[in-house]
Amino acid sequence: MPEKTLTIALSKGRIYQDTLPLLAEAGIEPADDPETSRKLILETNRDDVKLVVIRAADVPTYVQYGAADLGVSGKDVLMEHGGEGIYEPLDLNIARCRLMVAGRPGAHLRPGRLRVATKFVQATRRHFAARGRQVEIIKLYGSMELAPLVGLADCIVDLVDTGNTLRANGLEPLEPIADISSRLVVNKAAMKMKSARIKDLVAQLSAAVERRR
Ligand code: PRT
Ligand code: MG
Repeated sequence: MPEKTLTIALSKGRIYQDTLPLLAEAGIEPADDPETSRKLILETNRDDVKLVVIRAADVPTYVQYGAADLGVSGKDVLMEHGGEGIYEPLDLNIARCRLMVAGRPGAHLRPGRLRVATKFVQATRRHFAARGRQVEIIKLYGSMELAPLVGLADCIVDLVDTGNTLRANGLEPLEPIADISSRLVVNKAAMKMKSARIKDLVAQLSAAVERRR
C-alpha cells in the first residue's frame, strides 16, 4: 500500500459491526458496506484511509507483513498467531466472550489422556500443559460442539458468549481459559514510519473506548 495511505484490516460480522462506531468517533466512515458490497478494499471519507475486509484469522498475518498498517483482531486469534511483527496497543473492549474448556458434565475429570477438539491449538496446548495434564489435541475448523457428541473427543475448547450453543448440544462450560476481546493491532514498521498518524488514531480510538466504559 502507498506510503501516504493508512490501511486497516477488519473481518466481516461482529468485529466490523462493533468497530464501525469506534472508527466513526475517530472520523473514519467507510464508503461501502462490506456486508452487501463484494469489494475487498473499501474507500472511506478520508482519502488517506482504506479498509481491507478479510477473514478474522487472517488479520494478524496481513498486519505482520505490512499489507495492512493496522487491524482489529480477537485475542483468541492473536494467541494462535503468536504476535510476531505486531504491536497490540489497545483493547477495544468489543466482541467479548470467553475461551473455555467445555463438554458433557465432568468430561474433563476423566483419568488418562484427554482428547480435546479445537480450532485453538496453541491456547489449548498451553492451558493443559500449565496444569500438567496430558492431552491429545484434535484440530478442527468449526462446529467443535459436535465432536463430543459423536465420540471424536472428550471435550472441546471453544469461545462461549451466552452459552446457548453449548446448552443446545447438551454440553456445559467446564474450565475458563481466557477472557477474550478484540484488540487494535499495528505493524511494527508502520508504527515507526507512520508514527504520527497512527498515534493520533490510537488516541482517538482509545478515547472512544473510554467513553463507552
Ligand atoms: O465465522 P468465520 O469462520 O468467518 O470466522 P470467525 O469465526 O473467526 O469470525 P467471527 O466473525 O465469527 O468471530 C470473530 C471474533 O469474534 C472471534 O475471533 C472472537 O474474538 C469474537 N467472538 C465474540 C466470537 C464470539 N463472541 C462467539 N460467540 N466468536 C465466535 N463465537 C461463536 C463461538 O465459536 C460459538 O460457536 O459463537 C458460538 C457461541 O456463542 P454462544 O452465545 O452460543 O455462547
Ligand atoms: Mg464465526
